[in-house]
Amino acid sequence: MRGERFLLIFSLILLCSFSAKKPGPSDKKATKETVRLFRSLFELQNKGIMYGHQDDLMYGSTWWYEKERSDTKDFTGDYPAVAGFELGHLELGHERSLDSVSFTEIKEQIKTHYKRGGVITISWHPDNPLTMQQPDVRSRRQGGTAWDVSSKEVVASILPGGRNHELFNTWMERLALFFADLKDEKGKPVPVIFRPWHEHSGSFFWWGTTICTDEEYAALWRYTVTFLRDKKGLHNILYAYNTDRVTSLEQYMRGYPGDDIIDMLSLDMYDRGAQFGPELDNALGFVTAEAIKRNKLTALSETGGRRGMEKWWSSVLLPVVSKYPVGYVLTWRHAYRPGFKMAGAPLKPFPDDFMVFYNSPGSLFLKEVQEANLYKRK
Ligand code: BMA
Repeated sequence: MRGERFLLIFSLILLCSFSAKKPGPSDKKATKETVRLFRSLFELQNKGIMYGHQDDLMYGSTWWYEKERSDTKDFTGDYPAVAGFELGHLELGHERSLDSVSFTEIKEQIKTHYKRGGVITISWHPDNPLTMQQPDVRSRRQGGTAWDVSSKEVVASILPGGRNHELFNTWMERLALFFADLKDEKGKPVPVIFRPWHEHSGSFFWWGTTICTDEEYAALWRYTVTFLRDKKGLHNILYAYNTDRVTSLEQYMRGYPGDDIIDMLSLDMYDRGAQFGPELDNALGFVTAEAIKRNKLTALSETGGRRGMEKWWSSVLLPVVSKYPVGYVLTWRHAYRPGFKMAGAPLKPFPDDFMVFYNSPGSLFLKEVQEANLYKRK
C-alpha cells in the first residue's frame, strides 16, 4: 500500500515537471549559456525593455573604432544592453563589411560585450547571389546588392536544386566559420541572436514578400538554420524572425518557418509620420501576444524617431513599448561622416530627450542587465 502511494506521488511529480515545460531555445542542443540567455531574456521582457544600438561599439558619426568607445556611453554614461553588428559582405570572403567595418574587430567587440554581460544581435545584408553575376550589374542602382529586387528567381535559385545552390553553400560556410570563431577566453561559444532575412513583409530586399513566395521564404529559413545548427553543429545561436511594418498577425506570420526554427518574434518599424504610434501599438500587441503564446522572445529590433520631432523617445516610443513585454528596442547605426569631424562641430549622438528614456525605470542599459546576470543564472 505504502509502496503504491509512493509510486503514485512520484509519477505525479514526474508528470508535473514534464507538463510545466520551461521556455527555451528551439535548438535542443543549445549550449548552457545560450539556454540561460534565452530564459533570462524571457523573464526580463516582463520587467523592462533593453536598449540596443547598431554598430554602437564600432563607430559614431565623428569617430572610428576606438576600443572602449560607444555613442551610448558618451551620452548616458552606460553602454547599451544590446550591441548590434552587421555581417554583409562576409559571404563574399571580404575582410570588411559593406559598411567598411573589419570582421576581425567585430569579433573582438562581440567577445568584449559578452564578457561585460551584454546581449549581442547580428544582422546580415548579403549581396544578391543571382543578379551579382550579371555583366551589367554595376550600371544599375543597388545592382547586385541585398537591395537589388530586379529578379524574383533569386531565392529559388539558391535553394537545393537551384543553379546558385553551390554558391550559396560557400556563403553559408563563411557564415558558419564566423559563428564558430565566437568563443570566450575559456573556449566556450558566445551566444548571439541572429536576425537574417529581415523585414520580409517589405519588398526592398531580394527575400522580400513580393520577390519570393512564402514557401520559398520559409524554405530559405529552414535551410539556413539546419545548415548552421545541424550540419555545422553550432549551438550558440538564437534565431530572430522579423518583418517590417505589418497591420495584422496573418500578414506578420506569412512565411514563418516554424517554432522548431525560430526563437524570437521581432518587428522593425520606423516612425515616418503621425500614424506610427497607433500602428506600432497595434503591431506590438499581436506580435508579443503571439510570441508569449508560443514561448518565444520578442523585440522591436529596428526603429527610429520622426524627423524634426524633439520628444519622440518620451512621447511616442516609451508610452507604446511600456504596454507590452518587448525584450529590446534597437536604433540603427550612426553612420561615420568624416565631413562632420572636419566641420569641428559634431552633432550630438542622441537628442536630449533620449535621457528621459534612459532615466525611465522601464528601460534597461548594460549596468541593469549585468545585475540580471544573463548567462549565469539557472
Ligand atoms: C542600412 C543602411 C546602410 C547599411 C545597411 C547595413 O539600413 O544603414 O547604409 O549599409 O543598413 O548596415
